[in-house]
Amino acid sequence: MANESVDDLDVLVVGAGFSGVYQLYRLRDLGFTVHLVEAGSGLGGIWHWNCYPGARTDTHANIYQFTREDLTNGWNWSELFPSWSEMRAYFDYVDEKLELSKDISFNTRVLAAEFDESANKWTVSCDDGSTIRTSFLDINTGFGSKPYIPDLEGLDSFEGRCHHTALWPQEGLSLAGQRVGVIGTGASGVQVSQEASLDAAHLTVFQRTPNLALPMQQKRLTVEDNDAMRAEYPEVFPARGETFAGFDFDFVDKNATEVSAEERNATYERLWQAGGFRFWLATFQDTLFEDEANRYAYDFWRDKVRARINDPALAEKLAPTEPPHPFGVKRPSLEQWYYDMFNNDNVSLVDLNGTPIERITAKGVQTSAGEHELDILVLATGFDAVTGGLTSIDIRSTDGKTFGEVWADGVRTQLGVATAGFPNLLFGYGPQSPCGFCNGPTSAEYQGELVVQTLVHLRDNGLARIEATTEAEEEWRTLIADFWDTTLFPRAQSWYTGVNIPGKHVESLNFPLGLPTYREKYQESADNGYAGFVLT
Ligand code: N01
Repeated sequence: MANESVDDLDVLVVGAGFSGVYQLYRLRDLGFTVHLVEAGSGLGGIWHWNCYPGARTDTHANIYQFTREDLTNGWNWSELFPSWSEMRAYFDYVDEKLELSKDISFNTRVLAAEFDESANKWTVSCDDGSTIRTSFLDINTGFGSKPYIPDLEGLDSFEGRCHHTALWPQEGLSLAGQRVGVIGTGASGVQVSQEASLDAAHLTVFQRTPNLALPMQQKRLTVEDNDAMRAEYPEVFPARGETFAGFDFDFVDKNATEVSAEERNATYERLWQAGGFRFWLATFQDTLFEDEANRYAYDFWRDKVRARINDPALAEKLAPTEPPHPFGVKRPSLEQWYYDMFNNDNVSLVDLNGTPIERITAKGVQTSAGEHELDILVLATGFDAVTGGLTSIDIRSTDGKTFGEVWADGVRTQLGVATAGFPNLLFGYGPQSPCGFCNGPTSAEYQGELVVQTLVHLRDNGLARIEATTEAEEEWRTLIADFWDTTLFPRAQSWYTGVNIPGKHVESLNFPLGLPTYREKYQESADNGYAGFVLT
């Protein structure tokens, strides 16, 4: 469709990650005229862009996929936590099975969109010069499509290779034999650092806040393992919609403060050995709410991690005696040999709190303690998360304002799918939805299906327009803010609140009451004729 102008779409989907792909095949199957536009050259969303060494899922494979039987029957996973390249192969497989590419314009970025009130249609402009007219705009740009590069003095002067993890060269870049520096210790920093530690001449990790990372407990999977997983899908898949974060496990119905020390530690040990996010999301229900409960979890984590680090001074930096913030309220990463690698001679840690970065030089990173010479500088510095995908497109409200302008003093949405002033525009895996607190593929299907059913309702009732009301937005916002304040989340500085981006309004960007409550609220609105929206 490149450079052609299209006039008659029912729905234009933006973004070919899990959410966008779900929208495409569901809407197409339901008879909508639908097309998808994707900035990258392939499917996969974050798995297209994040191809840095070591990138892999931190959700176990059985629930990190589409649940259609025609897809699960023909695909075997090779690892419990698949790598980015396996995720890409999976998306190729999905493409082949569902014949998606014929309805996708790749290498095409949506630049702008304007709503024509007289026709109730969006006119969408793309960077290849094409324009698309569509009744509905269905944006699925994900939570991490706008990389954040901090304003580090001298960054342009660096003479080596410098890449943000989410803008990694598609042709690959080997870290072997190189002097590698990694700024940032979030999930991306942990993963790329682990990989670099294997064969870089030297790896320097620049840490501002230690990551309270959890053991992945990675496994290779055989065909028999896959068959065993498949046998459980009929139970596992529907169970995801009933858990807080869309996983196949959930918080236990007990408080850490109310059980014996033996029971508490035995539970922690079991979750630790089982691996993945269980120590975070299958633990005592008071962990993310009560200081005392949280501190039990932190102390267990700290002692486990410190036992793996030989140098006590280094151990204090990576797993401090006192928590840098409550456990689990800043996204923990999954790790395999992250802590052990600091025992190797080719790995060093720079604590940016003690010795901050002064500037980037031609040769490397200059901190207050000296210069670290590097061949490759990796910026694992995160994203303008959750809202960045929407605010970076020049979409105009009926008053001529952008999302950035409308949300300057805080995000406003009804049910995390629509904003007043932007009729016929629905977004998935976006602001004030479970998003960052929900397994991506689970959200793609559960929240995605609610969006699909909304579009079906409009079509079946001959309705041409849907728009959120400002009253409903205010209620949604208050629900989120009030709940947020009962948790320990506000006590960490993280992308969960937007505080990582200079000037961004600080608030809960995600819906923090869990997927089941989200589904209930959405259904309640639908059952009441889409209360909180004006349909015409
Ligand atoms: O980004 P982040 P990420 N000077 O924002 C540091 C998902 N994900 O790309 O913590 C020095 O978490 C910053 O320091 P601090 C996952 O949901 C999943 O790693 O602000 N440092 C922090 O350490 C994840 O949560 C996978 O003190 C600076 C880091 O950069 C989300 O994406 C893999 C700095 C940014 O961490 C984001 O993860 C990767 C500066 N000026 C990502 N500015 C999977 O495993 C920032 N930092 C599936």
